[in-house]
Amino acid sequence: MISNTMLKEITAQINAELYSAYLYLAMASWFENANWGGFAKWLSAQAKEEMGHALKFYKYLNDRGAHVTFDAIKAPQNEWKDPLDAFKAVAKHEAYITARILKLSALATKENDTASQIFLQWFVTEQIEEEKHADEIVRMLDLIKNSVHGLFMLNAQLGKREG
Ligand code: OFO
Repeated sequence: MISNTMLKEITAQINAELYSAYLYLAMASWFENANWGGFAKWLSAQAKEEMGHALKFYKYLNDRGAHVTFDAIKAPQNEWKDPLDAFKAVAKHEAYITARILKLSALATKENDTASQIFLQWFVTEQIEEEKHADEIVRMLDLIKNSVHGLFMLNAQLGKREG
């Protein structure tokens, strides 16, 4: 059985992952509406991935014998200034998620919860990728500035993402 402290904090993480999915879906919708289908595809694939993260935490708590209960998910932002503004928000959000995962990991260590320590390792590694991908897109958008040609190329590239 998992401790009440770990249960409370991992449940809060499920909420954060669901919020991530909600935020990225709101971004996908904003890009879709502006006719940038490639950016939208990348973001909706990312939203699906976040749902997967939430379910992974949910299954873990179930496996540890906990009854998971849910809180409201806050409303995401729905408009951004431009693509760079949107992806800077992705990068900032991923850095926030990384900080949360590291805090959870430190808590598991403090609680002598080896199972949670091992479980959380996957997320620690995953966050390296998540931050890397978001930062790469921010850097590309920073280079492109407002070049429509550059935006079309990046839109085509991001549209290749599966999912
Ligand atoms: Fe984007 O990694 Fe989960 O939240």
